[in-house]
Amino acid sequence: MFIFGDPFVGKTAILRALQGLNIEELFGTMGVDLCTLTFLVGDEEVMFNIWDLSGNRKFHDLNLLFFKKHPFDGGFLVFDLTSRRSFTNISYFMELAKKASPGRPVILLGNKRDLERVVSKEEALSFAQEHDFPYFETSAATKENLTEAFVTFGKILLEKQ
Ligand SMILES: Nc1nc2c(ncn2[C@@H]2O[C@H](COP(=O)(O)OP(=O)(O)O)[C@@H](O)[C@H]2O)c(=O)[nH]1
Ligand SMILES: [Mg+2]
Repeated sequence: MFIFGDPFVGKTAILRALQGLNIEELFGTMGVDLCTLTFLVGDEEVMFNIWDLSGNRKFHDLNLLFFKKHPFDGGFLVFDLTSRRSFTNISYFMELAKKASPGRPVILLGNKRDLERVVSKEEALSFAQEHDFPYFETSAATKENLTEAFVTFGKILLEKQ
């Protein structure tokens, strides 16, 4: 699966928080990182290989190439609830993901829920519903909804099998 979205929205922090690592002193992902996490989905242990892609437009061609080479099971599109721009830019990442993994499940995450938001829950939910994405508001700082998002994604994958 992929985790994708603007730089600084907290993609790497989400993965690090779930590994019990600290989320400070992150310097941005250059290119691509791979991370493996296991969750209990129902009574099955599901292992996720998560490609943490750089949201930097500089890497647009690399990301496209990468998407073409890897048959993704879908993934997370992440924006930052404190950044209007990161929410607007979700459309760009959505198009990329659609092209790369047509018909695959996507979950929308509004991250940094612990901070003061500028994107309302209503507008994020309305966008998510329009595109048929489940939506979670998360925080890498408090770990709110992180496990829930992965377990929901796992359930969708298992249902599809
Ligand atoms: N308060 C708060 N800070 C966060 C959260 N998620 C990420 N950050 C901070 O936001 C910055 C960017 O995070 P990072 O994971 O590198 O973003 P990425 O470019 O999407 O991988 C870092 O300084 C993180 O510590 C969150 O949920 N809450
Ligand atoms: Mg990163």
